[in-house]
Amino acid sequence: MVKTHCTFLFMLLCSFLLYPIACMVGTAEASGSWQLQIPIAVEADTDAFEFHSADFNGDGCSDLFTIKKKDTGTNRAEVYVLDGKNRFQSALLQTGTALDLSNGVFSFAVGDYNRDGTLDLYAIKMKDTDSNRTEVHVLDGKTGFRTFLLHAAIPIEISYDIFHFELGDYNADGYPDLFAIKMRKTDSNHTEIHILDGKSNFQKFLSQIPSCLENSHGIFSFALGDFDRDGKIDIYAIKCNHTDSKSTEIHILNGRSNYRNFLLHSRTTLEEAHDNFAFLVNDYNRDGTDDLYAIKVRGTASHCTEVYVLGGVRRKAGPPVLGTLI
Ligand SMILES: [Ca+2]
Ligand SMILES: [Ca+2]
Ligand SMILES: [Ca+2]
Ligand SMILES: [Ca+2]
Repeated sequence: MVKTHCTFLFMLLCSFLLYPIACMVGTAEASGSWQLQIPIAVEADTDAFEFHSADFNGDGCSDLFTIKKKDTGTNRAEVYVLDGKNRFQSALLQTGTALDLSNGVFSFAVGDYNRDGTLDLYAIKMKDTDSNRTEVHVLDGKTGFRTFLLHAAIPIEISYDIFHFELGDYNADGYPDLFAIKMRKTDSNHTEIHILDGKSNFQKFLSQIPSCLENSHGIFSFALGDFDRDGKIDIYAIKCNHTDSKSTEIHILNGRSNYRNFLLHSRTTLEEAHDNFAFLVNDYNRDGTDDLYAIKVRGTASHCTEVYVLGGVRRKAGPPVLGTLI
């Protein structure tokens, strides 16, 4: 609790310190295709946080879920939700959870597991599990993440450093499915997309196929969206280093072809991200195009985490453009 209190003070302090910066950034927005570049009240230069984008309070604006998964004092995961309507400058929720972090390595996702209209927190245990497999634990949003809705071992081996996990409804049946993106150690030498059915509590595969992307571990970061708005979930592969353009690149795998071809290759004005940025996809400005969130977690001038949003730009025909085509 003491640690939570400290974090809260840090957030308060940041709000005061950052106010002038936020205003300055506001005027710079118009010059580029970045819709937003703003510090938020989350410490930088730590790997304690993980970020997700979802509409927490149902007002149509996507909010920022910040999950503290290390150094919480209580050894329990903590959740802060920053208000998208207020450019992530105020908290909608700040709470501890029932999830014990002391044994294992976790990745997180946000979705409505029990379809009661409240977002739940999925904790994917990738390592050090009793089952010796990857496990999915779901915390109930309705109880402020104090109770569990599911504990399940899934048919994927220990996944730490091999798989990247995202949540999305692949077969559009209303149950969020688990995208397990196998980045290395694949037979095909390509990144593989394994999708576990939410309706079967992640026991059955909906799809298991090699994609058109080469092995991606340590080079690409991933997010889900629907770039071309055809109702099929696309996979954003963000190339963070070893790029030809020497910038962070966006490569989008087409859901309609089961990730066997690309919808877009583009570069951005962002330097190679390495592990200084985390990436998310959502429609920040609600214009019907996917936007790319680049969250700067290291090396910021403000010493706080900073959120950059790159807007999708509509064209007369065809899908929108995100960044500059290559
Ligand atoms: Ca729920
Ligand atoms: Ca589904
Ligand atoms: Ca699509
Ligand atoms: Ca948009």
